[in-house]
Amino acid sequence: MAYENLLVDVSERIATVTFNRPKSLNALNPPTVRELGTAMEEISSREDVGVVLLTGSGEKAFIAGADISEMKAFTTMQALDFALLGQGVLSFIERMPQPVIGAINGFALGGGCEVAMACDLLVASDTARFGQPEVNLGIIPGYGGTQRLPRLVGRNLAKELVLTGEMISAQRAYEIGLVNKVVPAAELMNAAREIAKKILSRGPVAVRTAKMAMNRGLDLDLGNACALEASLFAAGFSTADRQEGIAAFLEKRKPAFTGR
Ligand code: DAK
Repeated sequence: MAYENLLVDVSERIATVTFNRPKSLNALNPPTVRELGTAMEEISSREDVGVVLLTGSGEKAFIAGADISEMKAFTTMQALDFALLGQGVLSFIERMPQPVIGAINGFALGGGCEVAMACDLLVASDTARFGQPEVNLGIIPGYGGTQRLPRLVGRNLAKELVLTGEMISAQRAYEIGLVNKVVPAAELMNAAREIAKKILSRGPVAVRTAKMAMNRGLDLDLGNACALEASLFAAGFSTADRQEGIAAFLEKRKPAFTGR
């Protein structure tokens, strides 16, 4: 399917979704968020895709936030619709079966930082900058920034970012645990693909259920989260992947997983 504001490419079981509005630094307007939802839904049901990469076109930005020129005319109800639309898409990213890796190639601000935080892992170019600058515009984050950021980096660092609206470097984002890895800009996509390939070589059912256990478990108290883990752990014992993975280890060979 062709999109107006996204590029989607699938090769070697990796889907790459690129935000493609370079003139506005890939800012998010409602059509782009809707397209993201449609693209992710379509990808989620593809058996030939095991990992998704999200990145931005151009060298400057992943996503420079919500499209400020379009937000200008929002009514309260349109703002609510935009919030619910985006929050639904970001929850879907967290719940879709395939791991999603953000390859952050530049500014990830406001809604862009929020999209990044919904990914399972982040690799950033050394030129990337992160921030929640909404307070500069007299608004607050609307795509889960006030909730996911404290869960990721802790309450006080999150408050510093959200209340001052200041940007941080990729290196600082790494130091506070917001991103997994920082690489030179020219190596970004290869570094993200390397991680994707590593994940693709592991048991597909295990990867899928481990993502589910961690993302869903974070919304639960520890007792219920561990019960969820125990159920998914037990379910793993009914899979062909479990038989193959254990047999391959004992026979000292590489496993040939089927995702069954
Ligand atoms: N929206 C629209 N256009 C943008 C944009 C944005 N967010 N960011 C940049 N652009 C456009 C610029 O206007 C400029 O366009 P032209 O003048 O060339 O036509 C072009 O991109 C290049 O930008 P600059 O000339 O400014 O480039 P610089 O390198 O000088 O600066 C910058 C780059 C990223 C530091 C700067 O552009 C900047 O500060 N951009 C705005 C960052 C920002 O404040 N983003 C919005 C955060 S608020 C909601 C849900 C979520 C949200 C809101 C509501 N609801 C539920 C209702 C999310 C809100 C946000 O994301």
